Amino acid sequence: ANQLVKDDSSLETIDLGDVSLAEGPIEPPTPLSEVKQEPYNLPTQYEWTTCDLDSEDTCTEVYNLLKNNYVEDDENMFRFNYSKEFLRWALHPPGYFRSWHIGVRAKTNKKLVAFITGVPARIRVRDEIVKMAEINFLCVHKKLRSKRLAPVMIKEVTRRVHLENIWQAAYTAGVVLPTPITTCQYWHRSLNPKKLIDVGFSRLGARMTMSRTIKLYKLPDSPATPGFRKMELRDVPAVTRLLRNYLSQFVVAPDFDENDVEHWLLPEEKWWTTYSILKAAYSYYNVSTKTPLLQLMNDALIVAKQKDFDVFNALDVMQNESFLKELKFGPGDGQLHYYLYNYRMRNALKPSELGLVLL
Ligand code: MYA
Ligand code: JJ1
Repeated sequence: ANQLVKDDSSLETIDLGDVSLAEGPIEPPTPLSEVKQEPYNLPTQYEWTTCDLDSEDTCTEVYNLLKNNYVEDDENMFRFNYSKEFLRWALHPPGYFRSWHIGVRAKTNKKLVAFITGVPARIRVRDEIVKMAEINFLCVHKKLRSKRLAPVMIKEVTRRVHLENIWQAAYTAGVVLPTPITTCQYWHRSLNPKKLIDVGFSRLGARMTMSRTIKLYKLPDSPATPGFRKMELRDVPAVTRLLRNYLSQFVVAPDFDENDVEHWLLPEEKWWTTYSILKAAYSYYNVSTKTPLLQLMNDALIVAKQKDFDVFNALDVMQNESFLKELKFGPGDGQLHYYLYNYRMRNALKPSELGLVLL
């Protein structure tokens, strides 16, 4: 089963999981001349804007909209707080389209009230490489919720993606929509347990004291693996080979070339200048050949701790289950559902069959 945007702008389930249907695109592309040339209509008080993240002022507006209105946990205790540098990096990968960074403004005061983005990606599904848009940062201001702005924004980003002759998309959400290709569990590894407990991110376990908890999560001061170091520009060709080879075992994974690896994997620390009260490091793509993955990930925890992160988050994708429990990660209260737009999978995947991590 999969989904498409219907004319009444809601996401529709297309087939009912008929396992006999072939895997692949559901609706064929239409000629570009048949793609609607004008933007969809918004309620009259609002207007479309294309957001130039290179503009400091626009970037600040997007940053503030997301800081105050983006994704929260189920008890509304925490909200993602992506820095401006992080947003610029996330939205400017090789070949990005500015027209896919879509805002909505109130006509009266020009205030930015909603946002949605796409970036281009090549995603491999089994042995097919499919050009897709990765859709992210869908956000409607808290005061404008439940007015069905989101479906219009989804239709508009779909139209603009179609204008670039791209007909598929990948996205993740914390909510269940039709129809996930897989559902992943968040896991968290405490690095600064006292702070996490103080702010309500985690709780003191049964029969645990604070000092026993601190001791439980203690890490060595420095990594164990000889030669463990930060990736540099000169490593891009080798990392690309290593990663492409590793990702080839998963059913759904990005098809990264050297340009993509330079953009997505080369470390960039400037956006760690964080305003948030919690610094969370995220597991991205982990590949090990000689070094045991467990040891490599423990070294990653050590470095995250050295760099003053409070928690290290991971999903149960790829081979992550092989280290989560042993390295004292615990399951979080959140799940992440993965979706493809206009692409039918013949069955749902196990998280371990998924080789894709979105921001
Ligand atoms: S996931 C992150 C989403 N953002 C947040 O959770 C931030 C906080 N929440 C909000 O800002 C609002 O609540 C949002 C909804 C904006 C989420 N994905 O306007 P409404 C459906 C898709 O009255 P609001 C991310 O960024 C809902 O089922 N649909 O509601 C990936 C209902 O539809 P239906 C969602 O609460 C986004 C309709 O919206 C989501 O004011 C991928 C109600 O609209 C959601 N996360 O606004 C988007 N949440 O009646 C799809 C609710 O049908 C991309 N809804 O049940 C599809 C591919 C497009 C490109 C295709 C290219 C070929
Ligand atoms: O971060 C998350 N949960 C935390 C905080 C819970 C606060 C109360 N609701 C959590 N903490 C427990 C940590 C503990 C540490 C010691 C070991 C045991 C565990 O569980 C959750 C993920 O678990 N995050 C969210 O709910 C945020 C939304 C997730 C969906 C994201 C959608 C993104 C879409 C982008 O495209």
